Amino acid sequence: MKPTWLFHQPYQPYAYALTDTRARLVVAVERGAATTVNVHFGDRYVEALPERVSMEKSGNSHKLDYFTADVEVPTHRLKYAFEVVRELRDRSKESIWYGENAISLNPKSAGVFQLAYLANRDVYTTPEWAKKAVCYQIFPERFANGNPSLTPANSVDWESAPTPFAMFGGDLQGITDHLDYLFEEGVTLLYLTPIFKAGSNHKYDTEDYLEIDPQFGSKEDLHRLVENAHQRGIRIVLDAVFNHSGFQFGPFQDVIKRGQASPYWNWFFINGDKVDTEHVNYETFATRLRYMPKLNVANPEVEAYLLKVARYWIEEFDIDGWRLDVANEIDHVFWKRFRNTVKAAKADALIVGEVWHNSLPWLLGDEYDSVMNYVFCEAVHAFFVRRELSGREFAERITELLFMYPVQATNAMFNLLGSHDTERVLTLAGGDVNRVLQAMTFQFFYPGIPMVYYGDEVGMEGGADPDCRRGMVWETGRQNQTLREAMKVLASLKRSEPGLAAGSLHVVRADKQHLEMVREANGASRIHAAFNTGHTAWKLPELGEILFESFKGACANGRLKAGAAVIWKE
Ligand code: ARE
Repeated sequence: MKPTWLFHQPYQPYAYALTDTRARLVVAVERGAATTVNVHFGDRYVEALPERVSMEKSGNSHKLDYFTADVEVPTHRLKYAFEVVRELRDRSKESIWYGENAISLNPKSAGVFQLAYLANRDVYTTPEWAKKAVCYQIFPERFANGNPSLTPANSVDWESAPTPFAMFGGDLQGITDHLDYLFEEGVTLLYLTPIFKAGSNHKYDTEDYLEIDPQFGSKEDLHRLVENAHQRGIRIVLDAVFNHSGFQFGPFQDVIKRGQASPYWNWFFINGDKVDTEHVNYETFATRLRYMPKLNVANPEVEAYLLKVARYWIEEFDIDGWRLDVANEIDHVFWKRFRNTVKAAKADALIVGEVWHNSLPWLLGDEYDSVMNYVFCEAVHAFFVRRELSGREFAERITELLFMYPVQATNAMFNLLGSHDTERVLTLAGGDVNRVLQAMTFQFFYPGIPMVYYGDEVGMEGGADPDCRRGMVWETGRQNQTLREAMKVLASLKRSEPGLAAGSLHVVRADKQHLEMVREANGASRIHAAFNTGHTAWKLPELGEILFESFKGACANGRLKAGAAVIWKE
């Protein structure tokens, strides 16, 4: 629990290395309580605190102001204390010192905090390319059918309403065939839900981790897809379903057949002396899902097997990373080994966990680079889509999110508006395209990787799973071209504007129905975004060069129209 008026801890996300000679320090102060905050610091073996920098007020939540500073530490050994300057009733100023021992008027009694040594190997590095990446999520069974000879005999018409078991016939060739489309949309990263051999349409019930599902194609098809994607500067991340296997997974079948005599008996968690598939006497994904037995990753054989799988698809197929299914139900020891394995195979591979909540324990530098940012998704929906929050409340939620993780993770986060597990954003918005355009503008403006769920860019609708998994709409006449165009422009800004790639983010103004934010990076132009969720036009400051309007004529006569969003460069 954060105390109400002053808070710091000498570890993430309040203190951490950016390089082996540079650290980021954050301190939270009760809102409005400090006029300035200075951080005094130096080498931990030097008597005094010789250096001082004034910290930047980087944002606020409802109760807290966040102050930030990056400090240089040539000797790698840092000690520091905060000097919080308060204005008293008589307008005089008072310095309060905050260190490890106390909050005190006396710097000696306050003591210091320490980052004892900024070791190179401990510095959290996420792939540099992630900062500018634009991700597109594909559910392969529903994206495109590029090879009808693979289509299952019982498959349904492409336009059918999805059911839990229906097959539509999408495959890897279908994705390869549409790489030019994706390139045009500005996509630089594809995330494919599982493609390995499995019985269901979603393939989260793996039968063989080392084979491509025959409905989707062959290893040759995957090679072709990766090669063609790479030629267009598009990377590919695959789904690692390591929490559980499928019912048909060889080792599980062996355990069913041979019971405790099976060499795989300890690969699973079975209560009893034989598998009872009717009563499901074994741990599974969720509750008693017969066809998804949970894997015992702490068993060294299972661990070795899964790490081999992780390596195999990188080394043999040159994939660019992994999205980790049910990532928060697998132990941290496994994920640390997983990171070492993956990064040894490809140093700039991306590791994205599926965690729906605060994910700090996995984002400290030794496990994931990123997570599927459902916390972001929820806040964006609440403000832009459901219109439940005021601009001020949203700004506070976003500020909390910015200070939730080390910046390296924030810059690599999968920021989504929906996925194969949620209702589609346009459906949640009751079909109101302008709300989706505002949400999308924010999605591309916020640091990290905007992740677009296939078809959202053409205005597809869909309720909860399985309805959110309809066949991709390819006829241009049935596509929403406004959304498509918007994504193209936003994606190209993400690539071309350094401020949008790596800049810090600040709230400029926020009130009930309005919001203005700015992103700035060293040596780059400041980029602003403004949003009007109200019913009347909103007067804006001098706009500079307009880079994007959520609809034509959104800005007129120095005002931003109701329901509009705009991005401009100072
Ligand atoms: C099927 C049915 C569903 C039904 C479900 C459970 O289609 O209608 O509700 O079974 O009986 C895959 C398939 C799903 C399938 C499921 C089970 O894609 O279609 O659902 O297997 O057979 C939690 C987990 C999170 C998980 C979501 C779905 O924490 O890891 O639930 N997401 C991944 C994948 C899924 C995949 C699986 C896991 C299993 O992305 O696609 O499902 O491999 C809160 C909670 C979250 C919770 C979230 C959503 O916010 O905090 O923990 O996520 O809601 O429920």
